[in-house]
Amino acid sequence: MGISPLKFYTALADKSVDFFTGVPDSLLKQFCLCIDDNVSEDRHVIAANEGNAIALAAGYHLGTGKIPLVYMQNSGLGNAVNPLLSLCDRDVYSIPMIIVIGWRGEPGVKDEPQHVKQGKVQLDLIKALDLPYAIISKDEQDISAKITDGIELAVSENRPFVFVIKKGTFSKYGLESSSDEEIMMNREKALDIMLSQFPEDVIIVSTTGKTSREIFEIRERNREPHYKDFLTVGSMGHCSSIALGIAISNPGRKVVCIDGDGALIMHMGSLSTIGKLKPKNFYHILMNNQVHESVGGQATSARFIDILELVKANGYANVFFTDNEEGLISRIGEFMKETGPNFLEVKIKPGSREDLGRPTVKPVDNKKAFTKFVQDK
Ligand SMILES: Cc1ncc(C[n+]2csc(CCOP(=O)(O)OP(=O)(O)O)c2C)c(N)n1
Repeated sequence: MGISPLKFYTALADKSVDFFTGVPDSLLKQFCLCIDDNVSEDRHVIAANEGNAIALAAGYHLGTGKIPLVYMQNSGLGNAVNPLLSLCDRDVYSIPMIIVIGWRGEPGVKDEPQHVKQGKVQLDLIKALDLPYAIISKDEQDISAKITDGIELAVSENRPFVFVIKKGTFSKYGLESSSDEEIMMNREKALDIMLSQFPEDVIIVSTTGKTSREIFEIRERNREPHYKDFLTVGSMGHCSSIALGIAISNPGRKVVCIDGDGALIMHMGSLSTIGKLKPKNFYHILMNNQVHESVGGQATSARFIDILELVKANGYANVFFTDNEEGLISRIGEFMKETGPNFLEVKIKPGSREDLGRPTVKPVDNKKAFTKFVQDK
């Protein structure tokens, strides 16, 4: 059955927790939907990355004296470590908050390769950060009492308290967000078009989540090999930096980075590094659906950003835009021909196939074949 997200939320609200921020996670999807439904927009902020969320929550506490809540997938803990240790820690400013962490890769629970190590070291990491914690599963008998205990400890000791949430903890909330926009192609179709149009020896680095899963499936469907594609299965937000490293070390090869809006925003600073280095062989494509589609469709802040102005301001040479198939087909050639760094924003609608699979090639095997393709002259 699982814990009702509303019950979890109500237990927090009863203790005056009224500010929520974080980066979404599929294990926490139902909880996020519940917050969306019960909290005003300025009290539920989807942050660019988990470190920002901790700092934003800290600011809320400084501004109100209240206990804020931060949620994240455990892969985001790395982004949060600095503000946890150098801002919230009891040896520094001693800032209380509740942190809800989705436990991907829990030992004994089957999960994708990129989650296994993180899941294994999860509790040790929390202990090393000197954070008190409680583990919550769907079998939790008295969630209100657990939440009360956590909040009371955070308040009495002025420090963050963590709830580690096991897979399957939350029952369905019921409300599904849907897009009312009548636009655009879907991502898989757009990827299909692009992959068929790229020159033969193009190197591809794609972003975390369903974009890479779709690229993998398109290759399978077309009976094409996978060695041209580096599927950045973890390390959300870093695929453009990985692509940059490959581009500057292989100036004779064209490198395409296929990014997501959530990921690009998460580590937006990489745009400035790309703009500064100006690699002529760098081709950055943004699949912009304005949501974190891979983990449940929660909005990113992409809708508030003029992405093309942003990348121009960071020093990219040329920018392109399309929101339809004909436009994509006609622009992709020109985009790949112009000297880079070039940027193409592809506006797509949220959503993906229900039966979308996952890469069946292991990350280390992907790396081996990919590096051979990149390094063999
Ligand atoms: C540091 C980190 N935080 C959170 C996640 C969980 N996560 C995986 S994919 C994803 C959404 C990515 O959104 P976007 O880049 O917009 O691509 P889309 O899913 O819409 O294709 C999130 C939040 C993660 N893998 N790593």
